[in-house]
Amino acid sequence: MNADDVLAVDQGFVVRSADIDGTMTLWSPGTGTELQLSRSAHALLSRFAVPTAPSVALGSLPEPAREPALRAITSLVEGGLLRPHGNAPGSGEAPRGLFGVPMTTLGHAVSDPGLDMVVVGVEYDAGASAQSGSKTAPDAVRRVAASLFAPGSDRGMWDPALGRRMLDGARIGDIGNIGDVVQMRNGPVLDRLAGAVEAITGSGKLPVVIGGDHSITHAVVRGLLAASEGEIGLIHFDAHTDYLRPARGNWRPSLHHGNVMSWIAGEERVERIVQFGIRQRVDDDPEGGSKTVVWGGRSSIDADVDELLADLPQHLGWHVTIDVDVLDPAHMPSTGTPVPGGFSTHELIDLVCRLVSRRRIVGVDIVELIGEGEGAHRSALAAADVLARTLDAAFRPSAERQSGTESSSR
Ligand SMILES: [Mn+2]
Repeated sequence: MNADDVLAVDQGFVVRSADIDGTMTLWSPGTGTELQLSRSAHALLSRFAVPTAPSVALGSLPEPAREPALRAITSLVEGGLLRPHGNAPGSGEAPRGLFGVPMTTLGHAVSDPGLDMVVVGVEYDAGASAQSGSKTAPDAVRRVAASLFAPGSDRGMWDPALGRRMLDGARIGDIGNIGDVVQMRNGPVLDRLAGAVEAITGSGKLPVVIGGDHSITHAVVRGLLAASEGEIGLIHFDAHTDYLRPARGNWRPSLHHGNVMSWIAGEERVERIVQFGIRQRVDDDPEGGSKTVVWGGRSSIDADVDELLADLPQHLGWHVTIDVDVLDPAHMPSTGTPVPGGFSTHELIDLVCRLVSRRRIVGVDIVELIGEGEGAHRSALAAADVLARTLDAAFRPSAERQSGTESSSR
């Protein structure tokens, strides 16, 4: 191992037992490997929650501590808890990011003037209530999304309907996944995600986040707000309002994927949340609230686009959050809380493109895909296609994004 090789935390382990002194026994259901992890080794490991090189991760340590820490990292690599960035275990393939773009690191991505968009995966599903598994989504989407791009090129397939290539001219970097070997609900992973989004937005690039369960959108919004001073709105596609129980006080003990929008609505500089595709509400949903507009079921498909755009004030920067359960289970079987009667993939793409291409987009996330199990492959394909077309509609070269000018060509 070279101190400059980028490493990431392997997600294939579960905690078998934990002692009061912080020692944990980890077990990999995939390989049968069992490992002891001391408290200090875990602290060291968590420095790689955002993929990074040992030379960077240890940069803040005093000089005498670096050599032993580097030896400890080597043993974490040997134990399989750290692996080369971008390589799925045993894949043996060259690291590839979303759509086959090169893998990079957060530090390189934010300082690279050649990038317009930066992709972050979030291996986190501790905020899910019913079925876990969305932490496997980022790599599932990456695996299938390469087929949307012309082989060996950084440009999307030619779309006969658009009369041009998808994402033509967009320069995309992928920093891999944020995750921890031990999932802690509302813990450090969400803070690292907020920090990454803040850094990406602060460098004038569009953050593109692949969840994870929907609770991660709270961290994304925190990052967006930290990076700028203006007000934002959310364009929210979902079967559910995600307003379960009004949110009060501290989000740490309480945030989950079913109440994430009530926490986001509590942010002062979130001015508007416009929800599309909603098919289930609970009694304590706020009646729209002053900030929230609900387009139920298929109403937004039947509505005139100008009517929809009237709910999206033009002065706001808009974050697009797509819960894949907005799609009908026939199109999206692999999600935790499916609800019949949703949009087809085509209807969703059509609606997303009509709205997103007409507004200034400051962030995009897609959440709640379960990347493994029955129906996962075609679900991941649908999610990847929706994501690619959302980004295509949102794309402005970063120079334009920074100066705030509207693109005239799209
Ligand atoms: Mn949701």
